[in-house]
Amino acid sequence: MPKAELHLHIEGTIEPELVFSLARRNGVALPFETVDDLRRRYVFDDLQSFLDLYYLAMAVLRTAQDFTDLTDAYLAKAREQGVRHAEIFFDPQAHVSRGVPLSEVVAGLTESLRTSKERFGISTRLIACFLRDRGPQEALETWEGLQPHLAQIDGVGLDSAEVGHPPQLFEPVFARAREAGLHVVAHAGEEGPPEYVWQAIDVLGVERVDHGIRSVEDGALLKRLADDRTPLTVCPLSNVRLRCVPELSQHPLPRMLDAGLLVTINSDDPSYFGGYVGENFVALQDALKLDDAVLRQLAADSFRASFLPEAERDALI
Ligand code: ES4
Ligand code: ZN
Repeated sequence: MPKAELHLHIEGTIEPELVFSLARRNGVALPFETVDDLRRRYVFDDLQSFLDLYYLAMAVLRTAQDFTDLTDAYLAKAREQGVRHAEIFFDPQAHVSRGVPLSEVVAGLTESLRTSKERFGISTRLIACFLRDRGPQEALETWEGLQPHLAQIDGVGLDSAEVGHPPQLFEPVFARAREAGLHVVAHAGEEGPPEYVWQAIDVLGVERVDHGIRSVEDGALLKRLADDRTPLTVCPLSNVRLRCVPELSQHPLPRMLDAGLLVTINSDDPSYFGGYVGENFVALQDALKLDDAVLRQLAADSFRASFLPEAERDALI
C-alpha cells in the first residue's frame, strides 16, 4: 500500500551496523564491543531510557557525508515498504551541542533529500525539532541558528523528554516559526498528560500532534481534535517498546478511530523499535484484527495529513 511517513526521526533510523561503520570511519570510541552488544541494549523502560541510547549512538554522525549516508539508507528501506512521501524530523541541538556545525547537518540531509524523488520515488519534507528538555531559551538560539537554512526546512517540531517540559514554554519560538511561514508540529500526549495536547494546539498552534495517544483520557479533547480534523501521528511499535502502552492489543488506536480522529501510522525510530512503517501496519493488523478497509483508510489518511499540496496529495491516494 502506498503511504506517507509523517513521524520519523532520521537519527532513529541508524542501524547498529551503520553505527559501527561510522564509528570506524570517524574514529569515535563506542561503549559497546559488537553490533550484537548494541542490539541487546534495545530494551527500554520508558522514553528516557531510550533517549539515553539514542543520543549516545548518534555521536558517530560527524560529517555531512554521514548524514547523507544515513538518509539514503532510510529512503532505500522506506521505498521497500511502500513509502511515497516522508516528512523527516531531525534534532539540530543534538548535533550542535557536540560540536557538529548545523551547516554540515543540513547540507548532508539535503544532499540526500534533493534527489529522493528521482532515486527512490519518495517526495520529502524536512522538519527541525527543538529538544524540549534543553528549554525554551536554547530553542530560541537554535531558531536563530536555523535562519541561514530556512530554504531547506519546511517545519519545526518539539521532541525529547516530555514530562515536566510542557508545550506552553515554547510559545515564543513557535510564534516565530509560524510568522516565518513554517509548518508547526509537536510531540504531545506520548508520556505526558492530555493537558500537553491542549497546549500544543491552543498555545503552539500546531497543525499536527505527534503521538497524542493520551488524548483518549479526555473526551472534550477528543471532540476538539475530531471537529478540527487535527491529524495525530501514531507510532504503535514505539508506544509498546517505550511502555506507553502495555501491549499492542491494548493500543488506544481503535478508540481514537471510534472518536473520529484523523490518525496516521508511523515508525518514529524504526531501528530501535523493531520495525519500519510496513512492520507497524502488519503488527497492528495481527494484534487488533483491523479490517483491510481500515488499513487502507489509514494509508490514505497519511497523505491527507501530509504537508503536500492538495493536487500532489490526491494523485498519491
Ligand atoms: C523520540 Cl519516541 C520519541 N519521543 C520523543 N522524542 C523523541 N526523539 C526521538 N524519538
Ligand atoms: Zn517521535
